[in-house]
Amino acid sequence: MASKVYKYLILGGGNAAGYAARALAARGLGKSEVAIVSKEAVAPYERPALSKAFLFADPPARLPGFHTCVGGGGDRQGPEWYAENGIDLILNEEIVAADLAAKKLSSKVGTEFGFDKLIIATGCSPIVLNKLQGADLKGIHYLRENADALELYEALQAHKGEEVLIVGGGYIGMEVGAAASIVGCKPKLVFPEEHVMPRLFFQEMGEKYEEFYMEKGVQLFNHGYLCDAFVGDENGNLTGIKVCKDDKKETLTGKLCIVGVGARPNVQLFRDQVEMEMGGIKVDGKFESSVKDVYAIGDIATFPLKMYDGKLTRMEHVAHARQSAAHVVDALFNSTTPDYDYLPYFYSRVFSLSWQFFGENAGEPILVGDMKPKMSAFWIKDGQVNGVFTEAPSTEDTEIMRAIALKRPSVDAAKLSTLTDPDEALKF
Ligand code: FAD
Ligand code: NAD
Ligand code: ISD
Repeated sequence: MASKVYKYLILGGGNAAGYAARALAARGLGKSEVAIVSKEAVAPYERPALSKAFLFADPPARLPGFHTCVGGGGDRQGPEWYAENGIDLILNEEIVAADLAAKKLSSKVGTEFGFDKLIIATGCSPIVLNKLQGADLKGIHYLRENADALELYEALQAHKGEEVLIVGGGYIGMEVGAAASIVGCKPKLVFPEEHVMPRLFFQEMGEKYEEFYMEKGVQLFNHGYLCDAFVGDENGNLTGIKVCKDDKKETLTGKLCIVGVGARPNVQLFRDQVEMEMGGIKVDGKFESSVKDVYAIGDIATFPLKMYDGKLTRMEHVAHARQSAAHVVDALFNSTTPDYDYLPYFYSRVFSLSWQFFGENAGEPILVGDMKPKMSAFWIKDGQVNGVFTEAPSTEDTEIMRAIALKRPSVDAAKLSTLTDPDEALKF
């Protein structure tokens, strides 16, 4: 018998959990009808801050400044907000076993939690290079949670003026690489692909960002460079990484290394109990899983993209964490809630740069303009604009891009590719 049975139990205390709590509180639930159980020590917060103002701003962003839901324009929900709203915020509590049929979760310290409805929001964990030689050396960092970011901040401060190794050329690699440079370290970015942000950018785009990084003094080791091993001294401290490219091997020196080679959904507890797809928990347009009364939101949800004919996807991005949280609560309280209709949206901020993307990056890519100060990119599929990107977008540009990605208008690709002004191109 579970020690406490909640009407709505949210597992995980990250971005999606904070927004789900907000939506549940807006329904005016009674005391202790809702709980969040999180292994983190702090109330839900806006995770994107950790690789940005947290690392380089002066003074750096710190909790309670960025608790949810400030990133989405809502109230800042510190621990007192949960108490005032009758929500049990159970922190430092890792769930290690789940029995969905018995509606029961068990924590590492032996506490049991029951539920009528379970909202799983366990997010992702970084992929760890633990098979590489030297993986246990001191000085190797991964970034996911507030506690990791605090350690990383201190490490960057301690290594100012020194070479810092960054493995991965995606979101973490680019954002932490920029932060490291801003605080006065000398970053070396190591990744195998042809260009940065290979998940989204095409070659010509990536090269513009690479030029900018190199102007800032960031060294790039890409086009086939793979991290082979970590090397250290007799005290167990990192002194560098071994990299190989083709048959050539070399050692890049550095006492601090940040690894950002992707993330994996935290769904291990539910294997063999619920239908999975694309590494996540498969849900319908209302975020209900194959098990009744069990819902999944945020990074771990594999959901149908209505605007792309129900194509299944998983989104590791904050806009979806926020919107899926609001949507699941809406659907729980309102049987006429329509299916989730998400427009894919990604963004990042590095150095003085800031970009946004809407839609799908499939199709023929066209780049308009130069990075300085602005550029736009379009992906054309079957004569229609399928995805649109702008570096340095204005508020108006954001709305234009959103409308383009939603409507997917027909376009003359040959004509678009002759344009040089991104403003003109966005209004084609
Ligand atoms: P999370 O926010 O990761 O929350 C999951 C929570 O579940 C955590 O509190 C975790 O500790 C807890 N948990 C997991 N397992 C258990 C367990 N067994 N028991 C108890 N608790 C558990 N996206 C953007 O769109 N833009 C950005 O600029 C951006 N920047 C980012 C920067 C960083 C450093 C990181 C790591 C991610 C960033 N993202 C960004 C991605 C975005 O933060 C995620 O998509 C979002 O946080 C997902 O929300 P979530 O609630 O699904 O997962
Ligand atoms: P990512 O998928 O964006 O990038 C991973 C990078 O690592 C890729 O460039 C890949 O080629 C490289 N890589 C893979 N294996 C490698 C290896 N052995 N050696 C060197 N490079 C290797 O993942 P991430 O940057 O680690 O981000 C982790 C999570 O955080 C993701 O969910 C991401 O969406 C999220 N995040 C998002 C933002 C944002 O949206 N602005 C910012 C930070 C983090
Ligand atoms: O979406 C975001 C983002 O990029 C951040 O830095 O949320 C955070 C907050 O804006 C921090 O307050």
